[in-house]
Amino acid sequence: HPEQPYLDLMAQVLGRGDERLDRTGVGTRSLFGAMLRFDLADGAAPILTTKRVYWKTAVKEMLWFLTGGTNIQPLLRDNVRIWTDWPLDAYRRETGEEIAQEEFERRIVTDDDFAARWGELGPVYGKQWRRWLGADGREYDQIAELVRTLRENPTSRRMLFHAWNVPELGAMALPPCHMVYQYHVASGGRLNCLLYQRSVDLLLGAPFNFVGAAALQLMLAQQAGLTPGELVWVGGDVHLYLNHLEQAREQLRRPPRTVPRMRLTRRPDTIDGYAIGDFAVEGYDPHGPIKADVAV
Ligand code: UFP
Repeated sequence: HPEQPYLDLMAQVLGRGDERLDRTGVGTRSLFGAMLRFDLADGAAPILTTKRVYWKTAVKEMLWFLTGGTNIQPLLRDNVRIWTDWPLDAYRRETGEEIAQEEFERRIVTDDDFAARWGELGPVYGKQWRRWLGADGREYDQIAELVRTLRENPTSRRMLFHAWNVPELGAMALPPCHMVYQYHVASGGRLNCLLYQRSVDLLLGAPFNFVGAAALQLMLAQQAGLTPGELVWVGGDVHLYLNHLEQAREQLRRPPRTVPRMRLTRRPDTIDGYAIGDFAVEGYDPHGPIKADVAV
């Protein structure tokens, strides 16, 4: 089953991960260096079946990255709450106000000035992907350049985009985790992707990152007249938080189910034309969700 290597990796981290303290203070078990391969041919989607993955949230996040945005307001308007923790933390720290998450989110959604002041994440993914600021003062659109190269020069070995903008790291709410995406066009016009993720919350983060990368691969393939090939995922520090161990054990007891399919229902004119309604997932019959707290 294509999900088995993920489960094996989880078992390895659980069984022989190096136990240590981490930035969040929660502590992790950690292994360094891992690779997973998902074949996306015929619409096969890397959406885990051993727990329910909210794939629409991951796709919406990817679409938000593509807009070049770095404010959580459009995400919250789309009911995506995965980025709230960082601005909320900053707000509580700087104002000393014990605001509830729901109230904070409501103010971001309804008050544009409040959103502009408190909803910014700094120059995170979207900024770097679409508007990397060069030393020459120009903004570089790495995604547009990638689409152009996929179409015009598909044997290129330089088809990649990168979010690890060293001078801007300090201004980001979170330095990029999924930081380099490289592409490769195989004979027959199959588009392969290699994603390098430096830091991996294996229980909560990775399942989302697989879906986001696959959604992007579908869009890029469609825009370049290619078909999706393999998604090769490489993880650096692959970890389970110590408050996720029981959830990981529970997930490992569950046998994987039929692989779901993901496809695009429409072909927009450009990479900027996609919306969540253009993604259809079929045959997704997962085990129940597994609840766990995000380490901030
Ligand atoms: N993390 C992911 N995937 C993501 C993302 C974050 O797994 O897409 F944005 C996790 C990895 C790590 C934490 O547990 O968030 C980031 O912390 P650090 O910057 O210290 O690696």
